Amino acid sequence: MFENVPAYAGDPILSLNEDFQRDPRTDKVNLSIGMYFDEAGRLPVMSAVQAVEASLLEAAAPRGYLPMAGHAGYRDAAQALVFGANHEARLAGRIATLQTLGGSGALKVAADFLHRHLPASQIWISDPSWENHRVVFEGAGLTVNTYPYYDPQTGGLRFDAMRAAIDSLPERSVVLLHACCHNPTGVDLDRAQWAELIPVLQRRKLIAFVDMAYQGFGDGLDEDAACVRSLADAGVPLIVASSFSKNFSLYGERCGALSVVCRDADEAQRVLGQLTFAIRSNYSNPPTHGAKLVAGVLSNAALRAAWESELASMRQRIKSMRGRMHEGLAGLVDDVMRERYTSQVGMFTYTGLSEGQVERLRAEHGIYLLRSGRMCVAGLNQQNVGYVVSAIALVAANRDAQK
Ligand code: KET
Repeated sequence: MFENVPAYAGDPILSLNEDFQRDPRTDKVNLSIGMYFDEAGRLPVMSAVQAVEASLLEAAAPRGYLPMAGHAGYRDAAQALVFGANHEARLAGRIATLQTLGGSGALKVAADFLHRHLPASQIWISDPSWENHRVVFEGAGLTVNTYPYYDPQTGGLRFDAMRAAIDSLPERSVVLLHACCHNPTGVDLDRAQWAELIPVLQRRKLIAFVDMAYQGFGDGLDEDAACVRSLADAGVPLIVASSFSKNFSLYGERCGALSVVCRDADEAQRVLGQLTFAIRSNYSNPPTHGAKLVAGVLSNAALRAAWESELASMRQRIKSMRGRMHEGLAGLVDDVMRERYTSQVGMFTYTGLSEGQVERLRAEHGIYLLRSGRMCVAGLNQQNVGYVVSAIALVAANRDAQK
Protein backbone atom coordinates (compact mmCIF):
# COMPACT_ATOMS: atom_id res chain seq x y z
CA MET A 1 0.00 0.00 0.00
CA PHE A 2 2.66 2.47 0.99
CA GLU A 3 5.46 1.30 -1.27
CA ASN A 4 5.46 4.50 -3.29
CA VAL A 5 5.64 6.82 -0.32
CA PRO A 6 8.83 8.83 -0.71
CA ALA A 7 11.18 9.47 2.22
CA TYR A 8 10.77 12.75 4.13
CA ALA A 9 13.88 14.85 3.59
CA GLY A 10 13.52 16.23 7.12
CA ASP A 11 13.05 19.78 8.34
CA PRO A 12 15.96 22.24 8.04
CA ILE A 13 15.57 23.33 11.67
CA LEU A 14 14.12 20.43 13.66
CA SER A 15 16.17 17.73 11.90
CA LEU A 16 19.39 19.69 12.43
CA ASN A 17 18.53 20.02 16.11
CA GLU A 18 18.12 16.23 16.26
CA ASP A 19 21.50 15.79 14.52
CA PHE A 20 23.00 17.99 17.22
CA GLN A 21 21.54 15.81 20.00
CA ARG A 22 23.15 12.76 18.39
CA ASP A 23 26.59 14.40 17.97
CA PRO A 24 28.91 12.73 20.53
CA ARG A 25 31.41 15.63 20.75
CA THR A 26 31.48 17.21 24.21
CA ASP A 27 32.48 20.69 23.06
CA LYS A 28 29.59 20.91 20.52
CA VAL A 29 27.54 24.13 20.43
CA ASN A 30 23.88 24.34 19.40
CA LEU A 31 23.19 27.64 17.63
CA SER A 32 20.61 26.10 15.30
CA ILE A 33 17.10 26.07 16.74
CA GLY A 34 15.36 29.21 18.00
CA MET A 35 15.33 28.36 21.69
CA TYR A 36 16.68 30.40 24.58
CA PHE A 37 19.36 28.62 26.61
CA ASP A 38 20.65 30.07 29.87
CA GLU A 39 24.25 30.76 30.88
CA ALA A 40 24.64 27.08 31.83
CA GLY A 41 23.34 25.97 28.43
CA ARG A 42 19.99 24.78 29.81
CA LEU A 43 16.41 25.68 28.90
CA PRO A 44 15.17 27.81 31.78
CA VAL A 45 12.15 26.74 33.83
CA MET A 46 10.91 30.16 34.80
CA SER A 47 10.30 30.70 38.52
CA ALA A 48 6.77 32.09 38.06
CA VAL A 49 5.87 29.05 35.95
CA GLN A 50 7.23 26.73 38.64
CA ALA A 51 5.09 28.46 41.25
CA VAL A 52 1.89 28.00 39.24
CA GLU A 53 2.83 24.44 38.39
CA ALA A 54 3.26 23.61 42.08
CA SER A 55 -0.20 24.96 42.86
CA LEU A 56 -1.74 23.01 39.97
CA LEU A 57 -0.19 19.82 41.25
CA GLU A 58 -1.56 20.57 44.69
CA ALA A 59 -5.08 21.18 43.37
CA ALA A 60 -5.08 17.97 41.29
CA ALA A 61 -7.99 19.26 39.20
CA PRO A 62 -9.90 16.94 36.85
CA ARG A 63 -8.92 17.03 33.16
CA GLY A 64 -12.05 17.74 31.16
CA TYR A 65 -12.03 19.13 27.63
CA LEU A 66 -11.41 22.81 27.18
CA PRO A 67 -13.83 24.66 24.89
CA MET A 68 -12.75 24.53 21.23
CA ALA A 69 -11.51 28.14 21.41
CA GLY A 70 -9.49 27.37 24.53
CA HIS A 71 -9.14 28.47 28.16
CA ALA A 72 -11.03 31.73 28.76
CA GLY A 73 -8.51 33.27 31.16
CA TYR A 74 -5.64 32.35 28.85
CA ARG A 75 -7.35 33.86 25.81
CA ASP A 76 -7.98 37.10 27.64
CA ALA A 77 -4.44 37.31 29.05
CA ALA A 78 -2.90 36.52 25.66
CA GLN A 79 -4.98 39.23 23.99
CA ALA A 80 -4.06 41.80 26.63
CA LEU A 81 -0.37 41.00 26.28
CA VAL A 82 -0.45 41.46 22.51
CA PHE A 83 -2.65 44.55 22.27
CA GLY A 84 -2.20 46.15 25.69
CA ALA A 85 -4.86 45.76 28.40
CA ASN A 86 -6.73 48.93 27.45
CA HIS A 87 -6.57 48.93 23.68
CA GLU A 88 -9.74 50.36 22.17
CA ALA A 89 -10.31 47.36 19.88
CA ARG A 90 -10.12 45.07 22.88
CA LEU A 91 -12.50 47.12 24.99
CA ALA A 92 -14.92 47.29 22.04
CA GLY A 93 -14.93 43.48 21.77
CA ARG A 94 -13.59 43.70 18.20
CA ILE A 95 -10.80 41.15 18.65
CA ALA A 96 -11.41 37.43 18.29
CA THR A 97 -8.68 35.57 20.23
CA LEU A 98 -8.31 31.80 20.48
CA GLN A 99 -5.85 29.48 22.18
CA THR A 100 -3.74 27.59 19.63
CA LEU A 101 -1.07 24.89 19.55
CA GLY A 102 1.87 27.27 19.71
CA GLY A 103 2.47 30.04 17.24
CA SER A 104 2.53 27.36 14.52
CA GLY A 105 -1.03 26.33 15.37
CA ALA A 106 -2.13 29.96 15.07
CA LEU A 107 -0.55 30.20 11.63
CA LYS A 108 -2.27 27.01 10.49
CA VAL A 109 -5.72 27.88 11.87
CA ALA A 110 -5.55 31.34 10.29
CA ALA A 111 -4.34 29.85 7.01
CA ASP A 112 -7.30 27.44 6.93
CA PHE A 113 -9.64 30.35 7.67
CA LEU A 114 -8.13 32.48 4.87
CA HIS A 115 -8.24 29.61 2.39
CA ARG A 116 -11.93 29.03 3.10
CA HIS A 117 -13.20 32.59 3.42
CA LEU A 118 -10.87 34.56 1.11
CA PRO A 119 -10.09 31.89 -1.49
CA ALA A 120 -8.86 34.41 -4.05
CA SER A 121 -6.26 35.93 -1.72
CA GLN A 122 -2.60 34.99 -1.93
CA ILE A 123 -0.03 35.50 0.79
CA TRP A 124 3.31 37.34 0.62
CA ILE A 125 6.15 36.53 3.02
CA SER A 126 9.52 38.25 3.43
CA ASP A 127 12.56 37.06 1.46
CA PRO A 128 13.83 35.27 3.47
CA SER A 129 11.39 34.20 6.19
CA TRP A 130 11.09 31.41 8.75
CA GLU A 131 11.29 28.27 6.60
CA ASN A 132 8.06 26.86 8.00
CA HIS A 133 5.91 29.82 6.90
CA ARG A 134 5.87 28.57 3.34
CA VAL A 135 5.33 24.97 4.47
CA VAL A 136 2.33 25.80 6.67
CA PHE A 137 0.67 28.18 4.22
CA GLU A 138 1.14 25.96 1.19
CA GLY A 139 -0.03 23.02 3.28
CA ALA A 140 -3.29 24.91 3.88
CA GLY A 141 -3.69 25.49 0.14
CA LEU A 142 -2.54 29.12 -0.05
CA THR A 143 -0.32 30.45 -2.82
CA VAL A 144 2.85 31.84 -1.24
CA ASN A 145 4.87 34.70 -2.80
CA THR A 146 7.75 36.77 -1.44
CA TYR A 147 8.51 40.48 -1.08
CA PRO A 148 12.07 41.88 -0.90
CA TYR A 149 13.37 42.22 2.65
CA TYR A 150 16.98 41.45 3.48
CA ASP A 151 20.00 43.07 1.88
CA PRO A 152 22.96 40.65 1.96
CA GLN A 153 25.37 43.44 0.98
CA THR A 154 24.71 45.47 4.12
CA GLY A 155 23.17 42.96 6.53
CA GLY A 156 20.20 45.37 6.76
CA LEU A 157 16.74 46.00 5.33
CA ARG A 158 15.73 46.77 1.74
CA PHE A 159 12.94 48.95 2.99
CA ASP A 160 12.24 50.91 -0.20
CA ALA A 161 12.00 47.76 -2.27
CA MET A 162 9.81 46.13 0.36
CA ARG A 163 7.41 49.05 0.50
CA ALA A 164 7.26 49.35 -3.30
CA ALA A 165 6.48 45.64 -3.68
CA ILE A 166 3.72 45.79 -1.08
CA ASP A 167 2.38 48.94 -2.72
CA SER A 168 1.78 46.96 -5.91
CA LEU A 169 -0.11 43.97 -4.49
CA PRO A 170 -3.71 43.22 -5.49
CA GLU A 171 -6.44 44.23 -3.01
CA ARG A 172 -7.14 41.67 -0.24
CA SER A 173 -3.68 40.18 -0.50
CA VAL A 174 -2.28 38.93 2.81
CA VAL A 175 1.10 40.30 3.91
CA LEU A 176 2.96 38.27 6.52
CA LEU A 177 5.06 40.54 8.73
CA HIS A 178 7.30 39.73 11.70
CA ALA A 179 6.47 41.92 14.69
CA CYS A 180 10.01 41.87 16.08
CA CYS A 181 13.23 39.85 16.11
CA HIS A 182 12.78 38.84 12.46
CA ASN A 183 13.45 35.17 11.82
CA PRO A 184 15.96 34.39 10.28
CA THR A 185 17.67 37.77 9.75
CA GLY A 186 17.35 39.68 13.04
CA VAL A 187 16.55 42.75 10.90
CA ASP A 188 13.44 44.69 11.96
CA LEU A 189 11.61 47.74 10.67
CA ASP A 190 12.10 50.78 12.88
CA ARG A 191 9.22 52.93 14.12
CA ALA A 192 9.50 55.37 11.21
CA GLN A 193 9.42 52.51 8.68
CA TRP A 194 6.32 51.01 10.28
CA ALA A 195 4.72 54.45 10.17
CA GLU A 196 5.46 54.57 6.45
CA LEU A 197 4.31 51.02 5.71
CA ILE A 198 1.02 51.01 7.61
CA PRO A 199 -0.72 53.63 5.38
CA VAL A 200 0.36 51.59 2.32
CA LEU A 201 -1.35 48.48 3.71
CA GLN A 202 -4.41 50.58 4.48
CA ARG A 203 -4.57 52.31 1.10
CA ARG A 204 -4.03 49.12 -0.90
CA LYS A 205 -6.74 47.31 1.13
CA LEU A 206 -4.34 44.58 2.25
CA ILE A 207 -4.59 42.22 5.21
CA ALA A 208 -1.70 42.34 7.68
CA PHE A 209 -0.82 38.96 9.18
CA VAL A 210 1.70 39.50 11.96
CA ASP A 211 3.74 36.63 13.39
CA MET A 212 4.97 37.51 16.88
CA ALA A 213 6.92 34.56 18.25
CA TYR A 214 9.55 36.60 20.14
CA GLN A 215 7.64 39.25 22.11
CA GLY A 216 9.95 40.48 24.86
CA PHE A 217 13.21 39.42 23.19
CA GLY A 218 13.74 42.65 21.23
CA ASP A 219 13.30 45.87 23.20
CA GLY A 220 10.59 44.86 25.70
CA LEU A 221 7.07 43.42 25.85
CA ASP A 222 5.23 46.61 24.89
CA GLU A 223 7.94 47.92 22.57
CA ASP A 224 7.99 44.67 20.57
CA ALA A 225 4.21 44.76 20.13
CA ALA A 226 4.10 48.45 19.15
CA CYS A 227 3.67 47.68 15.44
CA VAL A 228 0.72 45.39 16.15
CA ARG A 229 -0.98 48.10 18.16
CA SER A 230 -0.28 50.72 15.47
CA LEU A 231 -1.76 48.44 12.80
CA ALA A 232 -4.87 47.97 14.94
CA ASP A 233 -5.07 51.73 15.61
CA ALA A 234 -4.92 52.41 11.89
CA GLY A 235 -7.80 50.05 11.18
CA VAL A 236 -5.81 47.70 8.95
CA PRO A 237 -7.52 44.25 8.82
CA LEU A 238 -5.22 42.36 11.14
CA ILE A 239 -4.39 38.78 12.07
CA VAL A 240 -1.82 38.09 14.80
CA ALA A 241 -0.18 34.76 15.60
CA SER A 242 1.52 34.96 18.99
CA SER A 243 3.44 32.39 20.98
CA PHE A 244 4.54 31.75 24.55
CA SER A 245 7.02 29.07 23.51
CA LYS A 246 10.04 31.35 23.82
CA ASN A 247 9.05 34.09 26.27
CA PHE A 248 7.68 31.56 28.81
CA SER A 249 10.19 28.85 27.85
CA LEU A 250 7.23 26.49 27.37
CA TYR A 251 8.11 25.05 23.96
CA GLY A 252 6.66 21.58 24.42
CA GLU A 253 3.44 22.78 26.07
CA ARG A 254 2.38 24.32 22.73
CA CYS A 255 1.03 27.64 23.98
CA GLY A 256 0.04 30.12 21.31
CA ALA A 257 -2.80 32.42 20.40
CA LEU A 258 -4.51 33.65 17.28
CA SER A 259 -6.14 37.09 17.26
CA VAL A 260 -8.15 38.69 14.48
CA VAL A 261 -9.02 42.37 14.77
CA CYS A 262 -12.41 43.06 13.19
CA ARG A 263 -14.48 46.13 12.34
CA ASP A 264 -17.00 45.61 15.12
CA ALA A 265 -18.01 43.13 17.81
CA ASP A 266 -20.55 41.41 15.57
CA GLU A 267 -17.95 40.69 12.89
CA ALA A 268 -15.56 39.49 15.62
CA GLN A 269 -18.17 37.00 16.85
CA ARG A 270 -18.64 35.57 13.37
CA VAL A 271 -14.89 35.36 12.76
CA LEU A 272 -14.44 33.72 16.16
CA GLY A 273 -17.07 31.15 15.20
CA GLN A 274 -15.32 30.27 11.94
CA LEU A 275 -11.93 30.06 13.65
CA THR A 276 -13.50 27.78 16.25
CA PHE A 277 -14.73 25.59 13.39
CA ALA A 278 -11.20 25.52 11.94
CA ILE A 279 -9.95 24.25 15.30
CA ARG A 280 -12.71 21.64 15.61
CA SER A 281 -11.95 20.34 12.13
CA ASN A 282 -8.19 20.12 12.83
CA TYR A 283 -7.78 18.86 16.42
CA SER A 284 -11.05 19.63 18.21
CA ASN A 285 -9.75 21.54 21.22
CA PRO A 286 -6.42 22.54 22.77
CA PRO A 287 -4.61 21.09 25.81
CA THR A 288 -5.11 22.44 29.32
CA HIS A 289 -1.80 22.36 31.15
CA GLY A 290 0.22 25.08 29.42
CA ALA A 291 -2.81 27.35 29.23
CA LYS A 292 -3.25 27.12 32.99
CA LEU A 293 0.43 27.90 33.55
CA VAL A 294 0.41 31.01 31.36
CA ALA A 295 -2.95 32.27 32.62
CA GLY A 296 -1.85 31.63 36.20
CA VAL A 297 1.28 33.76 35.78
CA LEU A 298 -0.33 36.59 33.83
CA SER A 299 -3.32 36.95 36.17
CA ASN A 300 -1.24 37.28 39.34
CA ALA A 301 0.56 40.62 39.79
CA ALA A 302 3.54 39.26 41.73
CA LEU A 303 4.11 36.28 39.43
CA ARG A 304 3.73 38.46 36.40
CA ALA A 305 6.36 40.88 37.72
CA ALA A 306 8.71 37.96 38.39
CA TRP A 307 8.16 36.64 34.87
CA GLU A 308 8.76 40.05 33.30
CA SER A 309 11.97 40.52 35.20
CA GLU A 310 13.26 37.05 34.31
CA LEU A 311 12.42 37.69 30.67
CA ALA A 312 14.24 41.03 30.83
CA SER A 313 17.36 39.29 32.05
CA MET A 314 17.12 36.77 29.20
CA ARG A 315 16.90 39.68 26.76
CA GLN A 316 19.90 41.34 28.41
CA ARG A 317 21.93 38.15 28.27
CA ILE A 318 21.34 37.85 24.53
CA LYS A 319 22.45 41.47 24.07
CA SER A 320 25.61 40.87 26.05
CA MET A 321 26.43 37.80 23.91
CA ARG A 322 25.94 39.93 20.80
CA GLY A 323 28.42 42.39 22.29
CA ARG A 324 30.91 39.58 22.97
CA MET A 325 30.71 38.34 19.35
CA HIS A 326 31.13 41.88 18.04
CA GLU A 327 34.14 42.49 20.27
CA GLY A 328 35.71 39.09 19.68
CA LEU A 329 35.50 39.27 15.90
CA ALA A 330 37.27 42.65 15.70
CA GLY A 331 40.09 42.37 13.18
CA LEU A 332 39.17 38.76 12.37
CA VAL A 333 36.31 39.27 9.89
CA ASP A 334 35.30 42.26 7.78
CA ASP A 335 33.16 45.01 9.30
CA VAL A 336 29.99 44.12 7.40
CA MET A 337 30.12 40.61 8.84
CA ARG A 338 30.93 41.88 12.31
CA GLU A 339 28.56 44.82 12.74
CA ARG A 340 25.45 42.68 12.33
CA TYR A 341 25.99 41.05 15.72
CA THR A 342 25.02 44.33 17.33
CA SER A 343 22.80 45.89 14.64
CA GLN A 344 20.49 42.87 14.36
CA VAL A 345 17.95 42.19 17.10
CA GLY A 346 16.53 39.21 19.00
CA MET A 347 17.50 35.55 18.99
CA PHE A 348 18.94 35.44 15.49
CA THR A 349 21.85 36.84 13.57
CA TYR A 350 22.15 36.23 9.88
CA THR A 351 25.89 35.73 9.92
CA GLY A 352 26.60 36.03 6.21
CA LEU A 353 28.58 32.78 6.42
CA SER A 354 28.29 30.64 3.29
CA GLU A 355 26.86 27.14 3.25
CA GLY A 356 30.39 25.79 2.94
CA GLN A 357 31.54 27.75 5.99
CA VAL A 358 28.53 26.62 8.00
CA GLU A 359 29.30 23.03 7.06
CA ARG A 360 32.92 23.45 8.18
CA LEU A 361 31.75 24.87 11.52
CA ARG A 362 29.65 21.75 12.04
CA ALA A 363 32.10 19.17 10.71
CA GLU A 364 35.34 20.57 12.12
CA HIS A 365 34.18 22.38 15.26
CA GLY A 366 30.82 20.84 16.28
CA ILE A 367 29.12 24.25 15.99
CA TYR A 368 25.61 24.04 14.53
CA LEU A 369 24.07 26.93 12.56
CA LEU A 370 21.32 26.69 9.93
CA ARG A 371 22.55 26.19 6.37
CA SER A 372 21.30 29.71 5.57
CA GLY A 373 23.91 31.10 7.97
CA ARG A 374 21.33 31.84 10.68
CA MET A 375 22.81 31.72 14.17
CA CYS A 376 20.70 31.50 17.31
CA VAL A 377 22.65 33.89 19.52
CA ALA A 378 20.65 32.67 22.54
CA GLY A 379 22.71 29.45 22.45
CA LEU A 380 25.92 31.37 23.26
CA ASN A 381 27.28 31.71 26.81
CA GLN A 382 30.47 32.79 28.59
CA GLN A 383 31.88 29.27 28.21
CA ASN A 384 31.39 28.79 24.48
CA VAL A 385 31.48 32.27 22.97
CA GLY A 386 35.28 32.44 22.70
CA TYR A 387 35.35 29.03 21.01
CA VAL A 388 32.67 30.14 18.50
CA VAL A 389 34.57 33.36 17.72
CA SER A 390 37.79 31.45 17.03
CA ALA A 391 36.04 28.87 14.85
CA ILE A 392 34.30 31.57 12.79
CA ALA A 393 37.60 33.38 12.35
CA LEU A 394 39.14 30.14 11.06
CA VAL A 395 36.42 29.32 8.53
CA ALA A 396 35.89 32.93 7.44
CA ALA A 397 39.62 33.51 6.86
CA ASN A 398 40.00 30.45 4.67
CA ARG A 399 37.89 31.70 1.77
CA ASP A 400 39.25 29.17 -0.73
CA ALA A 401 37.66 26.35 1.20
CA GLN A 402 34.22 27.91 1.07
CA LYS A 403 32.31 25.40 -1.04
N1 KET B 1 6.94 31.87 14.09
C1 KET B 1 8.26 32.12 14.02
C2 KET B 1 8.74 33.35 13.34
C3 KET B 1 9.15 31.21 14.61
O1 KET B 1 10.44 31.49 14.56
C4 KET B 1 8.68 30.05 15.25
C5 KET B 1 9.61 29.04 15.78
C6 KET B 1 7.29 29.86 15.30
C7 KET B 1 6.46 30.79 14.71
C8 KET B 1 6.69 28.66 15.96
O2 KET B 1 6.47 28.84 17.30
P1 KET B 1 5.81 27.69 18.18
O3 KET B 1 5.13 28.42 19.27
O4 KET B 1 6.89 26.81 18.63
O5 KET B 1 4.83 26.97 17.30
N2 KET B 1 10.83 28.98 15.41
C9 KET B 1 11.91 28.12 15.88
C10 KET B 1 11.56 26.70 16.08
C11 KET B 1 10.96 26.01 14.91
O6 KET B 1 11.44 26.12 13.78
O7 KET B 1 9.95 25.31 15.14
C12 KET B 1 13.11 28.31 14.93
O8 KET B 1 13.00 29.04 13.95
O9 KET B 1 14.16 27.71 15.19
